[in-house]
Amino acid sequence: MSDAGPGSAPMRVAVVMGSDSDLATVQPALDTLAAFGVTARAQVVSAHRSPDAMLEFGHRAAEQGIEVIIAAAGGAAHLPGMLASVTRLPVIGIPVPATAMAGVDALLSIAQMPAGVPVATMAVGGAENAALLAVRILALGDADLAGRLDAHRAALIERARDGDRRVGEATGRD
Ligand code: RP5
Repeated sequence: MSDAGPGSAPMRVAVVMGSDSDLATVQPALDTLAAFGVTARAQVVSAHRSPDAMLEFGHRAAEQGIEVIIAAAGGAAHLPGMLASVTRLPVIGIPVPATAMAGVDALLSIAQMPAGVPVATMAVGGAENAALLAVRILALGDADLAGRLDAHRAALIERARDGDRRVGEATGRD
């Protein structure tokens, strides 16, 4: 888990989750942010178990220098929407498959925000894309990060080409 400690660069992304049971789902977001060299901090704030702490975190996030919030929750997942209601920062929601509904409950809870309070909703368990979207937002004002995103996209193109070559060989094409 990454954290901006004393003397280190300020934390740019906050990765919050409703329960420590969400960590396995969230971990790819932390790994991806670390791979891009983006400072991040993970913490648990629950909209229904610790609502005061959740609201305090949301109210203070911008003044602490946080630029993007990633919020993961399962079940009746109101954490991302509640945070978005008390901050101007972009909030990216990750629906966690935590119940018998396999994340569809969280997906709908996070995606179906009424007009006025947006939450960018990822696929169920879409932690890697949550981090990549956060990096894209940060890259708008960070040429170094933009260069790393371009390299990442180039690697994806190369991976697809490799896959096409393998399919060509396996099927006797060409
Ligand atoms: C949500 O309830 C959390 O985000 C988690 O996905 C789900 C279950 O939490 P635990 O009962 O495992 O703590 O608030």
